[in-house]
Amino acid sequence: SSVPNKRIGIIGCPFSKGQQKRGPELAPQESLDVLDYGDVDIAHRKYTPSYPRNMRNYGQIVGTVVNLASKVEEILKDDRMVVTLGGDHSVAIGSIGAHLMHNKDIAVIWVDAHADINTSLTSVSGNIHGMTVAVLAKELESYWPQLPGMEWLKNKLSLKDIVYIGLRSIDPLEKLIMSKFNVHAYGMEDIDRYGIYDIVQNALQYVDPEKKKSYHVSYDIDSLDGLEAPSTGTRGYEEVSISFGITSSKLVISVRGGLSLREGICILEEIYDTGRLAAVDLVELNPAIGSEDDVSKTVDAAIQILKAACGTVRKGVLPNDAVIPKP
Ligand code: B3U
Ligand code: MN
Ligand code: MN
Repeated sequence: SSVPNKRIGIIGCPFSKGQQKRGPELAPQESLDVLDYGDVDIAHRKYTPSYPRNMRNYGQIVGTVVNLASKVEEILKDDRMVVTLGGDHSVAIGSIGAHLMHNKDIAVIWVDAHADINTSLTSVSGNIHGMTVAVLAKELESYWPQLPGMEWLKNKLSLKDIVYIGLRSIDPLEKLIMSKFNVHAYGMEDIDRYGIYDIVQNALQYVDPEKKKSYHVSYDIDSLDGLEAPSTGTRGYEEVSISFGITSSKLVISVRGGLSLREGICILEEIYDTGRLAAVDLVELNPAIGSEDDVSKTVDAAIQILKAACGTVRKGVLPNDAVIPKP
């Protein structure tokens, strides 16, 4: 099989306020060559005169993902694996869009508590980070009004080339879209049932049966359990009705029970092992949320995941072909 890329380019896309550590802590092996490409310019000006409805901050986001896309393309042309540090998940419009321009034959592994597949017509929040997959999807093109400033996205992503891992909070209309287009998705329940290792192998077999695609992992830190990664905006929310005697009210609660850090690491280890991991997004880490402890815990979790993406191994001394005797 192919040799994993030991050359890495990091790009920051700090959509929301805040700083993130990055750099030397990502060099797990001496043979690793990590180059920091700096931060993308965030577009503050209005990008288009006419905004589509129900898409918050559209102008700013379009301007920024265009800037990010050209940086990502540059890194791919330099033959480096791209690490994009968000920022919220809308940055993946730029990174995946650029990956698709560089190579039409990609497979996306979307690790997230959410499906991020709302269109502007189905989204309740109007938040574009919940629409990223839909913006990129070829099959959903006719479901959007004109998206000004997105014309550069010529090679769209087929929904056959994406697989989700870790879902635990999908909106009803997102579910409808997913079942209509037969989108392959593994939720937390599947992971409990089959175990993360088998799920990842299954996912890779599904999206890339011929073992030739260029992998793009879009990793939303909210896929991790809130105990592992507390500093993130939306850890998966659910509306519940509670009643006290004659009064009842609706309450929005955070959905517990996300991936363990070990499960998150395992996903990247297995994909790294294919030798075809070309790009990773690490998004939705929000240092403005939680205590100092929460932030360092979350940053550390992100670093562990990125290290796995760069080839750090946790193996013991067991040879790969070892047969473990069963009692
Ligand atoms: N599906 C909801 C919630 C959401 C999506 N992504 C995050 N939250 N982080 C929405 O707003 O589209
Ligand atoms: Mn997301
Ligand atoms: Mn999410």
